[in-house]
Amino acid sequence: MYAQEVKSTGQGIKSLEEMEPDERAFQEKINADIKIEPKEWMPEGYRKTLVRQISQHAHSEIVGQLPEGNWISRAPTLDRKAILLAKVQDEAGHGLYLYCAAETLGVSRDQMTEQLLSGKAKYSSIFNYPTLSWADIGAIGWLVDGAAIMNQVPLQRCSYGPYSRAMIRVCKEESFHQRQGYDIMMKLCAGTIEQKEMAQDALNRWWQPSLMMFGPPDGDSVHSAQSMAWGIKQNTNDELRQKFVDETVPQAEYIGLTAPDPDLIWNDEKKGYDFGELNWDEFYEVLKGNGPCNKERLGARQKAWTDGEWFRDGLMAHAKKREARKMAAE
Ligand code: BYC
Repeated sequence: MYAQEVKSTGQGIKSLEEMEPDERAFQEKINADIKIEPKEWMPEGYRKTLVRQISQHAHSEIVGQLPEGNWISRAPTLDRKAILLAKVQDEAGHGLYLYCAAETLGVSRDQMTEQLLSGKAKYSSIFNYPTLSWADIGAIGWLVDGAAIMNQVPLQRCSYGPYSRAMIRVCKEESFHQRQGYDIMMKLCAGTIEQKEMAQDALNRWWQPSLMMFGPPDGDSVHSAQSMAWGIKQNTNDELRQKFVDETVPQAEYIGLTAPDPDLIWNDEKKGYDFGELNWDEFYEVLKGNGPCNKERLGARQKAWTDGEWFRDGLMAHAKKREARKMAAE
C-alpha cells in the first residue's frame, strides 16, 4: 500500500511530498516493491518497528515451544512423539532465523533476550494458555499454527529482505505443523465419544485466543497504518482474522466440530462469516502479564537462561582461546 493511500486513515502518515529526500527515496523503493537490505539507509522508525516485531516474533517461537514441549513425553504413540518432537524443534529453528534477522538491524541477541526475560518485550498472547489434554496439541497445530500461517504468508512479502526470506522458510514448516494438528483432531473426531468431546473442548478453549493472535481490532491497532505504509505488514489485523475464520469454520464442520460462537453466521453479502465480539479485556490482561500461564512461561525461560550460564561461559572461553591461538599464529 502506498504512503499516500495510508494517509487517508488519519494516523499521521507522511505523504511523499512531505518527506525529506532520503525518506522519499526509501518510500519510493518500498512502493516499487524493492527489498530493503541491512546496510541501506532506513528511517529510524522503520528500524525500530522491525526490531520490535521481529524480536517479538522470535520470542513467540521460543516461548511457543513450552506448551507443546510439555506433551512430548505424553504423546499417545511413538509416531506422534516423533512428529511432535520435530515440530517443537522446528519452532526453535524459527526463533533462531528470526533473532538473526533482527540482529541485522543492530540489536544483539543478548539485548533481545534481556528484554524478554525482564518482561519488557512481548511474545504472542496465545502461549499464556495451558495445554490440558492431548487434544490441545491438535488444536494448537490446527488453530495456532493455522493463524500463524495466515499472518506470516503476507510477511513473506515484507519490505525488509532478511525478515521476508526468513518467513519463506518458516511458512513451509508451519504448513506441516498445521496439517499435523488437524490430523490429530480428525483422528480424535473419528474415535470414541469421549475423544470427540475432548476435541470439542479443546476447540472451545483455543478458539477465542487464536483469533486474538491477529492483534487488537483495527480501530485500536497502534502500529498497523505505519507498518502497512512501510510494507512491513500487508494486511490489517481484522482482515487476517476474517480470513482465518472463513477458512477455519468449514474445517471444523468437516470433522463434526462447532466453533464456540453463538453469533457465528454466514453473511452472503460479504461472502464471509459474521462472528461475535472477542473478549478484549482478557486479551489486554494477558498482554499485561496476567494470563493463566504468563508467570510460568517467563519463569521457564528465566530458569533456562540461568541453567545455561555454564554452557555460554564455556563457549566464550573456547572462542577466546581459539582467537588467541589464531592471533599468535599470524
Ligand atoms: N500477542 O498495533 P498492533 C508461532 C501487541 S508464533 C501479544 O496491532 P502490530 C508458533 C503489539 O505487539 C508466531 N502482543 O501491533 C510458535 C503492540 O504492542 P507493542 C507469532 C500483541 O505489531 C510455536 C500492541 O499489541 N506470530 O507461529 O502492528 C508453536 C498493539 O498491536 C498481540 C507473530 O509474532 C498478540 N497476539 O501487530 C506454534 C507474527 N497482538 O509492540 C506456533 C509477527 C498485538 O507496541 N507479528 N500485540 O508493545 C505481527 O504480525 C504483529 O506484530 C501482530 C501485531 C499482528 C502480532
